[in-house]
Amino acid sequence: MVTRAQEMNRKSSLAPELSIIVPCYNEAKNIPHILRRFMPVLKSVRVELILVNNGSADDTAAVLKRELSKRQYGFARTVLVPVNIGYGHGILTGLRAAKGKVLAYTHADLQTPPEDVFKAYHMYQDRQMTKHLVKGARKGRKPIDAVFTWCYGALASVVFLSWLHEINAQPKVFPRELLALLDDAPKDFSLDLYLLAKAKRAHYAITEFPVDFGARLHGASKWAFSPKAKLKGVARFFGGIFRARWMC
Ligand SMILES: Nc1nc2c(ncn2[C@@H]2O[C@H](COP(=O)(O)OP(=O)(O)OP(=O)(O)O)[C@@H](O)[C@H]2O)c(=O)[nH]1
Ligand SMILES: [Mg+2]
Repeated sequence: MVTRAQEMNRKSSLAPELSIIVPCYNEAKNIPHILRRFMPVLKSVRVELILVNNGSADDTAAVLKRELSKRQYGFARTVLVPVNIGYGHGILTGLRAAKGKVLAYTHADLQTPPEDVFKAYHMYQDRQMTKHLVKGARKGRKPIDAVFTWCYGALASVVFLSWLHEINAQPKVFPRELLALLDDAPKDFSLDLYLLAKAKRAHYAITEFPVDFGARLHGASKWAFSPKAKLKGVARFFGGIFRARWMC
């Protein structure tokens, strides 16, 4: 059933209050769940949901076409990146297409639930600050992953001379103005780090809140799909710290 808030989102010609970007890379099976899970949490917020097809090679395009033709998903649209050149590029493409005053992004694997984006948005609104970024901090992860994350944050903090923590945790919510600082942002996984570092340098307040981090709903991790790939990915992550510092 389509509620009043959802109907309002569908019909409204006003700019959305909040744009939520979900970069999708071969996430065909997760897309129907993303839409279904976002729908009931729209509540009274005027939202647009942008599902970025980030150069997927699976059925993502067909699934998006089918699902987005459904009337109840009028709050969502898609943006296509024809050829995949990285996670960061997908997010930036979605952010640049967004019309909201406040921008957010989260992952397509639903490891952090849609409700968290709204929780973060309300925290953002409550503090009524123009320079404010709200982000998740993952709980309940495997010890080895938590140790990796801690080391990544510690090295990034030393390199950037600023306390950076749970860098890749989602969701992230921030004002549109921050996008202007991302013109030269990296196109790979270091976008999360670059965004945080830029926000800190511009004296943004950072609010962190704990998020449950469950298992991916469908499919495999897009970077750590085998032990060898995970090792390579970890090396890329650490190398990305120095590249991001150079670009910042
Ligand atoms: N690796 C990768 N992911 C992308 C890209 N574009 C969008 N994504 C999305 O970004 C998210 C990355 O999530 P995962 O691959 O699960 O990685 P993660 O959540 O950081 O880490 P684990 O799930 O803990 O392995 C997924 O929702 C992907 O669909 C891309 O170009 N590369
Ligand atoms: Mg994941």
